[in-house]
Order: sequence, then C-alpha cells, then structure tokens
Amino acid sequence: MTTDPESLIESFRSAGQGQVFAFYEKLAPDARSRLLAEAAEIDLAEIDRLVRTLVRAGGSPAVDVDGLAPAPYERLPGHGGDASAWSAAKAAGDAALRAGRVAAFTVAGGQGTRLGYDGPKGTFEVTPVRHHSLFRVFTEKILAAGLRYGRPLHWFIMTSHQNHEATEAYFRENLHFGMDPARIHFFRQGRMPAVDFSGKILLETQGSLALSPDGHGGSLRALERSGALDLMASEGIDTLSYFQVDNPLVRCVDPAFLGWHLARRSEMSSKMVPKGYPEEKLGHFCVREGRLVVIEYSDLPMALQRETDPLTGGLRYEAGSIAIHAIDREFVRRMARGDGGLPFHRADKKITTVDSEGREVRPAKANGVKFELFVFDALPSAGNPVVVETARADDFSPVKNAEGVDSPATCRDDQLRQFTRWLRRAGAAVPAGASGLPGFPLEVSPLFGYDEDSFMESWSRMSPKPAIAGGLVLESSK
Ligand code: UD2
Repeated sequence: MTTDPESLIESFRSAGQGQVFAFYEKLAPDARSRLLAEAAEIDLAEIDRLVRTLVRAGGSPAVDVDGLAPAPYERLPGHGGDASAWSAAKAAGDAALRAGRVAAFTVAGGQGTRLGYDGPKGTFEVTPVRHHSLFRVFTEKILAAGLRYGRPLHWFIMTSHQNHEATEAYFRENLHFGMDPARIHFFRQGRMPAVDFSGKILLETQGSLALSPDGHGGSLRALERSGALDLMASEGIDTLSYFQVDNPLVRCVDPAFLGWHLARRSEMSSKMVPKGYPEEKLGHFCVREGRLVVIEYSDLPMALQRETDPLTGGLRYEAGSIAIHAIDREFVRRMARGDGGLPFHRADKKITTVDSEGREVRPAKANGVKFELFVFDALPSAGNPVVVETARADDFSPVKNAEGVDSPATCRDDQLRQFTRWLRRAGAAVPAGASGLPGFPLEVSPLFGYDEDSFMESWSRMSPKPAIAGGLVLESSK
C-alpha cells in the first residue's frame, strides 16, 4: 500500500470508502498523519472481498452439517486409552522439553469485555490466597518447567494495540516475576476495520478508524511478521505450546500432549474435554470430508449439540475444544504465507462511531460488523492432526464472566480443588467436603509444583512436612 497521501485517499475513494476521509480537511496536521497511517494498514481488496462474502450476503454462511461426524480422539488411560501409549507419549514430550524444542505461546490480545475488567486480562488477579495475576501464574509455571527440564523456555505473548504497552509495562514493573526478560517476547497482533451493514468502513472519531484486533487466528500471521518464527528456528524450537490468557489451570507445557503431537508427526494438535452439558460454550471437534474441523458453539445447531450417542448415552458431539494446541513452527509459516489463509468470521457488534456531522454515536444495538480469524481454522490444513483428551481438573478453568460460570469464583474453587487433590494424593490430611473444596483457603506456588508430577517431586523432598492449615502457601522448594 502506498504512503503518498493523495494516492492513498484516492484509492479509498475509488474503492467506495471515501467516507474515511470525510473530516480530513478539518484535522490538525498530526491527526491527519495518524489517520493516514491507520488507512495505510488497510488491505482494501481484502475488505472488498469480506464485504461481498460476509456482509452483503447477510451473514456468515450457515455451517454445512452434511457429512459432519464427531472427531475421534486419544482417550485418557482412565477412559479407555492405552496406558503404554500414554507413557510413550509422555517420554517423547519430556525428551522434547529437555532438548529445548518447545516454546510457550499465549494469546492475550482479547479485550476481556465480558469480565468487565479494565486493563490487560493477564493482569487480573486469580489465585486464592496470594491473589497472583494470570500472567504471574503462567510466568512461574514456565519458569519452573524450564528449571525442571534443565532448559529455560522461551515464551511468546501476543498482545493487541489496545494492551501492548500496558502489558509490557506490567511485566517490567514486576521485574518479569523472576523470568529472564530476554526469553519473553511480546508482539502485537494485526487489526481490522469494522464496517457498517452496507460495507462502509466506520470511523471511531473524525480522525481515526474503528479498528479492532483480528482475532486469535491473527496469531499465525503475527508470529511470522514479528520475526518470532525466525527466532524459534535460531533457538532450535520447532513446537509452540499454545494457550489462552484466561485459563490459569492450563499446563503451559504438558509432556504427554506434546509427545502425542510429536510422535504422530502432527502439524497441529489440540486438547479436548468431554463437554459438561450440551450448551457449554466450547467449540466441537468434528470431521468433514476427512478433515478435522472445529465448529464453534454458536454455529453448531443446538439439536446436534443435544444429540446423544445410543451406545454410550453420552453426547454425540462430546469433544469440546478448550483452546490448547501444539503447533509446528513451519506449519505456522506455511499458514501465514498461504494464499487462502484462514477464513474470516463475521461478528455483529455495537461500534462507537461518528455521524455525518462528526458527532459521537454510541449505538444501543449492533450497527456494524467486525472481522475475526480463529486459530482452530488452521486444523483442516494441518498434516496428521491429533485430538488428545485431558482431564478438565488438570487443564481448564477459564475466567470469562464476572459472575456465574467461568468466573473468578469458579476458577478460585477449581484451583483450591487441584491443590487439595495433589496434597491428598501425596498423603497429606486435608479436610475437604464432597465438593472437593478444602475447609480453608490454601495455595501451591507453581514454583513448588506446576503439575501433579512436579508437585509430588517437591513434596517428597520436603522435610519436615508442613501442617496443613488455613492460609498455607507452599512456596518454591529450591
Ligand atoms: C474460546 C473458543 C471456544 C472455547 C473457549 C475455551 C473461539 C472463537 N472460541 O471462546 O471454542 O475453546 O475459548 O475457553 O475461539 N484473543 C486474542 N486476540 C483476539 C481475540 C481473542 O488474543 O483478537 C485471545 C483472548 O485474549 C483470549 C482468547 O483469545 O486469550 C479467547 O478469546 P475469547 O474470549 O474471545 O474466546 P471465547 O471465550 O469466546
């Protein structure tokens, strides 16, 4: 895209998007430059295509359920899986971690509107006793895993324009929670303009476009653009362990999962949990025309989400996506450079904009469309993708809503249940009711144990063992 103002403005006019510069003449010189810089980011041909296919066509095409079937997955040993295959997978994952082949990768560009929290979501405090933030929990898990495997891990964090500076500042002010800053790599995802229902790009103010992050699927092109893939290659890293910023229970690097991915020579693998109930807001792993696909909860007809399997009595489409993936570095490169790339999805939203006089308009109902990419849309293009079961209690308790399901309260309880379970398996007497919750708050630092194995190792080294009481915090065993 050209940076010469006249031809840039002319290209918008001839694309039918001249309204972007409606107030240009009134703007101060620096505001003009800002608007021009934003406009130069826009791929007008891409917007034109999206307007034709997603906006004027009246919505995202309905999901074709013909020929759709539930995807197979590797079951946990306690759920019919082959215990020896799981041990082999774990050994392969352990070896890859010891060899430094894996990096952690967090997508943290979302806006966290549902939680009603102002600030990067990763700075939200989640742990039950010390109130540590999501970012601190992940940092300590990644740090502890690096120490345990004798190979410090690299960690890639994707931010957005809205939260990039605040995220970097948060880590800086907290001295990166003890992790080597040279191993934490922040990069911004791309952004897309919102359009009205006739396809016109919306202004947020007289001098700025209504831009928003391009979805977590934008991570693939952002990894390539930022140079992260080249850095990985130079460090001997070939696998990304991908997770979302909202889930403090996640095993940031899980050897068994990574081992399945590597042993199968998969380009992209995903964790699944059996859905808790039909309406649970998880994507569904399915197969269509021999390809693995994820159909989002909002796109799979509810009748299919409720359908049961006559043999097991369980849900037919039971395999829920918890947004944890293992992704091959060169597959990311291929997807980022590929002609087709990932498909955009349409989301109708209330978008603050300006009227023809330039006055701010805050609409009461959706007035436009945002475009987003989803990372799981890469699965159908991946060679040998594998879906691997995990226990929800070991990997998944997201903080999404201020109250109710997936809230800070449910997440706190799930952390407490996990700490209690580990302590009890180690033989400690922790009073707990039928709900699995301890009679008092306690907390295990990830530096003491970031998963059950590392916890057991630290616990067995600990002498004398502590009295288990309210407010107990197990800190680093080093
Ligand atoms: C996502 C999945 C859903 C399920 C669930 C599990 C989608 C569309 N749905 O639902 O199937 O797996 O997670 O928790 O993914 N993000 C960015 N940039 C963006 C948008 C999002 O980095 O432009 C990050 C965001 O910071 C968060 C993650 O992606 O870490 C999930 O985003 P979400 O809250 O929009 O996804 P959700 O809960 O609708």
